[in-house]
Amino acid sequence: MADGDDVNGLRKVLVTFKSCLTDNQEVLMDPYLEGWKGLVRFLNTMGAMFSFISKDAVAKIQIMENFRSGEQKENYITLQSMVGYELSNSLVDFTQPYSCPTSGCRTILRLHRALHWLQLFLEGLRTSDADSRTSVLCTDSYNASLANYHPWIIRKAASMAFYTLPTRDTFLKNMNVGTNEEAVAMLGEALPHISQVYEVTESLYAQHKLLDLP
Ligand code: 1PZ
Repeated sequence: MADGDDVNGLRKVLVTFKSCLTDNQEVLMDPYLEGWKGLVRFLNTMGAMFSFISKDAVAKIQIMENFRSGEQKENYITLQSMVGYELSNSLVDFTQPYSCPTSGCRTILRLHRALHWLQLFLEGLRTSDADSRTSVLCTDSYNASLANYHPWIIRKAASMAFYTLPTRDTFLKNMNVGTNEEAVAMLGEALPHISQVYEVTESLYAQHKLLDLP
C-alpha cells in the first residue's frame, strides 16, 4: 500500500506531532489538530463502543478549526498565541464553565489531558510483554491520567469500552506499521515527540495557571 493511502497508519499520525514544535518551542495549532484527526481516524477503527469518545474529540477539534478559520485565525496559529490572545481579551472562564463562549484554552486543555493518556498508554503498549492485555494497559493509563477529570458515568462507559479492545497483537497490527517489532520500534521513535509537545503545553498552561479550567 502506498504511504498516501495509509489513512489509518499510526506512524504518520504520530510523526505529525513532531512537526508541531517550532524552533523556539512553540506548538503549531494546525499540525496539532491534524495529529488529533489522525488519532480519531485510528480510534474509529476500534468499533462502535468508542464512538462516544471519538465524537467528543471531533467536537473539540471542530471548535479549534473554527477558531483557525474565523476572524481571529492569526491569533490561533500557535498555542502560545492563543493563550496570549484569549487571556488579554478576557475570553477564558476561570470559574464557571460556559459563562462566555467556549475558549480555545479550555478546549485544548481537554485534548492536552487526553494526550497524556495516549502517551502513557502507548508507552505501556511499547514496553509490555506479548501476552499483556490491552484492556489492562488502557485502564491503568486512563486511571493514572484522564479518569481524574471525568465523572463516574464517563469512567464507567470508558472502562466498558476498554474491555472490547483487540489483543496487543492485533492492536499493533492495526497500526499498519509492519511487524509487531517494527510497530514497537516506531513507538519508541515517535513517543518522545509526543511527550515533548505535552511538556511544552503543560508548562505553558502551568505558567498561566490554566491547568484547572472548568
Ligand atoms: C484505543 C483506546 C481508546 C481509549 C480512549 C481513552 C480515553 C477515554 C476518554 C473518554 C472520554 C469520553 C467522552 C467525553 C468526555 C468529556 O466530558 C471530556 C471533557 O470535556 P468537557 O465535558 O469538559 O467538554 N473530554 C475529554 O476528556 C477529551 C477526550 C478525548 C479522548 C480522545 C481519545 C483519542 C484516542 C486515540 C486513540 C489512538
